[in-house]
Formats: sequence, C-alpha cells, structure tokens
Amino acid sequence: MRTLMKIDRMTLTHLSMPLVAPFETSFGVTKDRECVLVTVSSEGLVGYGECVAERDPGYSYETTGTAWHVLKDFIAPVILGEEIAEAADFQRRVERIRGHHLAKAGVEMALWDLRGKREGRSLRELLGGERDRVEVGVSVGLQASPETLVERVGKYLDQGYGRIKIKIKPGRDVGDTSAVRKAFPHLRLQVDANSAYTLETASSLAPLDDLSLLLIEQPLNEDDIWDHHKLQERFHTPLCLDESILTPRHARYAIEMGACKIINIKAGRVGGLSQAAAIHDLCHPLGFPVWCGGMLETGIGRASNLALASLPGFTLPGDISASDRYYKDDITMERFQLNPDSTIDVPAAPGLGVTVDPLALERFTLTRLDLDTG
Ligand code: OSB
Ligand code: MG
Repeated sequence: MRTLMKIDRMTLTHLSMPLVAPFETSFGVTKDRECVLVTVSSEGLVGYGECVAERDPGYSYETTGTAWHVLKDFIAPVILGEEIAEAADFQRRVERIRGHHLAKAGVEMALWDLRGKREGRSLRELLGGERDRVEVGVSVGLQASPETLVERVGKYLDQGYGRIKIKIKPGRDVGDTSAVRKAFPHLRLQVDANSAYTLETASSLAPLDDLSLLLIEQPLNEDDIWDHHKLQERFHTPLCLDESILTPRHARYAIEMGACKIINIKAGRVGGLSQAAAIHDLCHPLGFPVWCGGMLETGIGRASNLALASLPGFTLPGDISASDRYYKDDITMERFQLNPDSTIDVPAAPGLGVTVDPLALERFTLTRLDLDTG
C-alpha cells in the first residue's frame, strides 16, 4: 500500500529539559538537554519527530541552532503542502541538502509516526521489527573519580541493568575502566571515547585489551575510518564505530577496511530511520553485529530507538535506558520502565506509540515556530 500524506503544517519546538544528573563525555558536560521537536500535520493527524542535535557542536557539527535553520529554510519548503509517500520519497526530496543528518532524521521520524497513525500500524511493524522487548544498557558519563564511577555503576546494576558503557577520555581511561572491571568481574562492560584519541595517543589504551570489554567505541576522529583499521589491528577487543558512520556507504567502507567489528546505529546520525534500517540490512546478512545508540532522547526519540532495536540484526544491548535514568519529567505521557531481565518493551500502538503531554511540552519550550503552506 502506498500512502500519500499531504503535509499541511510543520511546527518546530526548541526544547530544553533538565537531566536528572549532568552527563559528561570527552566533549563536554550536558546539564539541560536541548533538542528540536518536529511536528507534522496531515488531514487532522499529527506526527512527532525528535531532532537529536545538541546545543553545542561536540558530538556532531550540527547544533539545535543549525538544525532550526536547515529545518525552517531548506527542509520545510520541500515538504510543506506536498504529497509525501514514504521515507524513500522524503529522502529524495532532501537529497540536495548536503549533510545535516540530524535535522533530516527528525522530520523522517515525524513522517513515520504520521504514517503509522494513518495506517493503524506501529513503527516496529512498519520497519519489520521482530521483538516486543529489546535488551538495553546504560551509558554512564565521566564521574568525579573512579570511586564514584564504581558506585554509580553499582546503582545501575542494582536497578537491573545488565550491560554498562562508561565514557572515557585521555587520563580517565585505563584507571576508570580497571576500577569498574575489578569491582564487577563478570559485568558486560564497554567503553566510549567519543573521538578523543589519535592513532598515536591511542597507544595508552593498550591495557584495555586485557579487561574483557564487549567493545571500544569510537576512539578516533569521525573522519578516521582508515586509522581505525590500523588501530583495530592492534586490538583483540572489537572496535565499534559511532561518529564515523554517517551513511550506509560509510558502513560498507568500515566493514571492507576492517575498521571495526561492530557498528553503533543511530537514526539521527545517519539521516533517518530508513538509513538506519539500510545499515542494518547491510550488516545483518553478513552476521556483522549492530546495536542501537542513544542521544539522551525524550520519550519520542526513545520510542523510535526501541522500534529500531527490535530489528533482528540488533544483537547487542542498546543505549536505551528507562525514562527515569534521564528525566524526572518527560514530554510523553508514557514512561519507559526497565524489565527485570534488562529489557524495555517496544511500543505497540500506532506510529511511535506515544502521546505528548501538552503541559510538559509547554514547560520545556524555549521557542516555537509554526510553518504553514503558502
Ligand atoms: O556517543 O553514544 C554517544 C549521548 C550524547 C551524544 C553521544 C553519545 C551519547 C550517549 C548516551 O552515550 C546514550 C543514551 O542516550 O543513553
Ligand atoms: Mg558513542
């Protein structure tokens, strides 16, 4: 079935939401997490999408500011008043806008939500997801000391999380990771450097190879796929790429070069759920493991991540934690809970399967812009 959706209106809402605790990575600290909520309306139905651009250009060159500009001045004009078919149609329309994947992905998510609501099908069903609950873990930011880190990790384990990722940076790598490994010898543990090393400085990471880590995520720069290949040759532990994989082509390059053994898939980073699914579809037949990354999403983006992670090739636990790990108050009525087996249920209602809390939305709104046809 081919659904044509006439887009009557698009609304951008710049949100700032306090995190329950500051989140620190090698590129900085986030206390209040910003994003741009994209709302698209068609014939009385409303679809929501979360653009995961952050306030600062640390993880990505995109920011909430650049996303706002690209959404308003370049993406809105090619969809407003138009009859949009499915994701592939949307991707063709934004093809000539170079880069700006986080902005594009926010709109694509809203279109999937709209389509699901229109057809009475969940995003999971539309994407071909096979699980009704997915394995998850927590991404723990840099802490004041290895001792506080061990304590933090212990608290998450008490809550039932079965896989932990810790953030590392030069000077806070081997010591922190060894401390966690010593405290929890059998823990499924992985680390994420968020591009903080070069091929030269990454030599200091050699002792990590003896700590039975599931993977080492993105040690080198975004554009260093080849150097990741050189580094992978020096490690038994699988390297995993996050920032470096911006397209399905990049995924193929990384696999062919042997630049990593695992890929972290984020729909935002690759320009939309359709592109995320394409990377999954490339990796799955090869038996090349992928897992779903996170960007501290609200309930909107979290619902999307859960649907994506229900695809059969997502064989490692995702960075998708329960709502209370991020926010005391979220913008969705639904809150995601951790099951005792370290899984979270995939929403089953049409579209993303979540509803927006208008009062919470109002409370976290910095700016709002309605874009109409004509
Ligand atoms: O590198 O995976 C990352 C958050 C913001 C930007 C980049 C990353 C992250 C996380 C958080 O690790 C994962 C989550 O949403 O829980
Ligand atoms: Mg990462």
